[in-house]
Amino acid sequence: TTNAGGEQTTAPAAGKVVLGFSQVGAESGWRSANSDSVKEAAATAGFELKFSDAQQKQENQIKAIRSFILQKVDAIAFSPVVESGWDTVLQEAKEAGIPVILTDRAVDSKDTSLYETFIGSDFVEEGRRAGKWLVEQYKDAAEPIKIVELQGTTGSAPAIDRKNGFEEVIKDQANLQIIASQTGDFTRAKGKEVMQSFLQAHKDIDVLYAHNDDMGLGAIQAIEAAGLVPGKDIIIITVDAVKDGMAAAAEGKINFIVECNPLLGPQLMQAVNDVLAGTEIERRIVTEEGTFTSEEAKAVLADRKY
Ligand code: GYE
Repeated sequence: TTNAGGEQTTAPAAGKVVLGFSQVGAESGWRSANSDSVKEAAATAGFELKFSDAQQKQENQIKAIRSFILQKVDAIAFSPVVESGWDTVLQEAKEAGIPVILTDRAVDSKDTSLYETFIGSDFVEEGRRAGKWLVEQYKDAAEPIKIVELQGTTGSAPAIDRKNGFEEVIKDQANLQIIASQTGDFTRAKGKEVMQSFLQAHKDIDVLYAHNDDMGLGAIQAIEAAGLVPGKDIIIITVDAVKDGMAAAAEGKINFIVECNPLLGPQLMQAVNDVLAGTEIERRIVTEEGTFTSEEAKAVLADRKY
């Protein structure tokens, strides 16, 4: 059922833990897998989940968190769309005595007592992994290698960190040049649109680095429409490793994918249980993940769950 606030709710039962979860949106395959994971894990844990979709708008997340506070939920978890601007609402939760857990994305609040823990990936490391593979590919190249970059949502932790990690690794290789970098908001539609404009402005793009699979998949459509072969004429690196991305990698259209694991639900429910039980938890819980070349993607694709 959906209540007046647009939240999906399950019927309250006496004694159940009530968890308010404010999700970023439904912008990507990663996000859908993440939402499913949270819903399934909450059901398995026996929690009542109030799930609210912010449609990639911070103001909607702030509203959702305030509504959870008014409803006196037991705990609040959220994936902050951008890093900045959370102190006031997190302070309100703290004053109401409701513990907050960050999942997937970080906030830049100086006061770390505003939340219990942050569960998610190391996005800087993901950017480094993308950069290291590229450096290795072009280690013998003397000519300039022209890179275009599709950034994630402006101001979001994964967009900031994946850019920084990548730049940190490629900066010593003078011939690896980022010639254009723009946001595609983590969506296929925007990835396609921005890639179209990159292709119009630059005739000789060698490499695309997209901060997620979906933008990469949109860009592939634009590349093919321009009569070029993705994975050959333009080398493509993405992040996430969701099923559609892995399928494109298995076909050779994406050359390298850095994994970002969306299945955070079980760890989140564990953390909620621990916090409510007063058990000490780690302030930072880092997700384990790897990378896939085209060949490696082919080998695991059939068993890929998301
Ligand atoms: O990579 C992207 C999604 O925050 C890690 O958000 C997440 C990112 C993910 O839209 O596909």
